Amino acid sequence: MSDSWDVVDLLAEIADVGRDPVRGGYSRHVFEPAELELRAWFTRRAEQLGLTVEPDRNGNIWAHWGEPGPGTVGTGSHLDSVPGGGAYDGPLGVASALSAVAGLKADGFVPVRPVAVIAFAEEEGSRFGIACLGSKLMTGAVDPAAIAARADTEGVTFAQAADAAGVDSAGIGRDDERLSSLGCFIELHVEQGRALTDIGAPVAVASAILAHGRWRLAFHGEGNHAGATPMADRRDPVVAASAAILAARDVAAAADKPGGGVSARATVGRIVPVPGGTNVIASRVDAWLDVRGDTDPATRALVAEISAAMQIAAGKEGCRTEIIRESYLPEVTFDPGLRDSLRAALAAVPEFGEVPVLATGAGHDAGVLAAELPTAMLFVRNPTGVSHAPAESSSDDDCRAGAAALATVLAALAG
Ligand code: HGY
Ligand code: MN
Ligand code: MN
Ligand code: MN
Repeated sequence: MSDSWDVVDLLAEIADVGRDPVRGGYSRHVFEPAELELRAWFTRRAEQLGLTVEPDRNGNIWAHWGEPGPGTVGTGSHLDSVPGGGAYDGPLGVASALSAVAGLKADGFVPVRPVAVIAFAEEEGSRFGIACLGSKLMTGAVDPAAIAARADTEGVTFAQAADAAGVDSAGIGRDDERLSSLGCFIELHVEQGRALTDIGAPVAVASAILAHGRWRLAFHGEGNHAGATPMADRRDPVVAASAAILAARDVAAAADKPGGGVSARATVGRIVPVPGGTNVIASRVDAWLDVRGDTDPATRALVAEISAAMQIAAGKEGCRTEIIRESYLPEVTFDPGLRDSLRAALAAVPEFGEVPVLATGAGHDAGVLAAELPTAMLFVRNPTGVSHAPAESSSDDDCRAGAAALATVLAALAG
């Protein structure tokens, strides 16, 4: 096992874990082999660093520096990915936390407050469909019984997958003990956007996260034969879904004005015709809608307008539409005091100076924890801004700058 704590070397160690030969990029989904391998890597490296590693009741992993106790300074992110995701979304935050702790230890820094490096489970929601599932279970934002029974596309429930991974599914749920132990939480994350590239700075702190939610859609039509059914006699739910998705795009595109400070985003990234035969007119189409907006009221209004437009568009194809909310988080405003203390600590380091403050359209575990305790985020420059895709990147120098910024911040908070 390498003894390098350079964040670039740490990421290189896991660069071949969970590569997706079909989609490109990485597919590392909770409790599946690739993600289990990353959990083992994280545990090995944290123990090598002298941290005490223990999984919590919800499948998140905590690596403690110092006796766990009140006022713990938490940091970390997630190890799982979207299907065909990039190498940085999640692992950069976990690797940077290990690198920052290693650097502080090497400098002889002794924390006054305990520090915990945390790897959260199922942040992307790629397997069980709810984002930030590990942190939402910990805060009680989701119902444990419903989550335990929730199945993936293979029909494996969260409970079965968790139990097979050694996490006792009977124990999932709000974790008051761990929540009360955290004095604050800082998540470092690759920027998902290109603001830092445009500004010309390596790191930023976060101000807010857009409100965002997921809705499950079902378009009901009439299954039939592709060759024997005249075009005029069809109620094709694939055509209905296509019209509805275009309608959703049109509503959001009309409202989304990044230059004018308005964010209104609608995405359908997953569509499943049922039964899915080439020579079959589908009877149903299942799809998943992701909508994001600046504020809770604006997003609710946006979703209402999108839903109406989708129902009308699908209705014109003779198909009925179901829209069921799967998850939703109002916008998050990060703790201004903590945000400003991060900026003050970084301002004292010539390499950083006055770091920019950015809002983000991406959700994060820090956004879930913000409801319970002071949280903050550090963003690391992503040259193209592309994320949730194999092209996601961050330069070695910027990764190292991010880890150094995190070490500076942890020293200020835990010192
Ligand atoms: O979907 C998101 O914004 C996050 O990457 N889970
Ligand atoms: Mn992500
Ligand atoms: Mn992420
Ligand atoms: Mn036939």
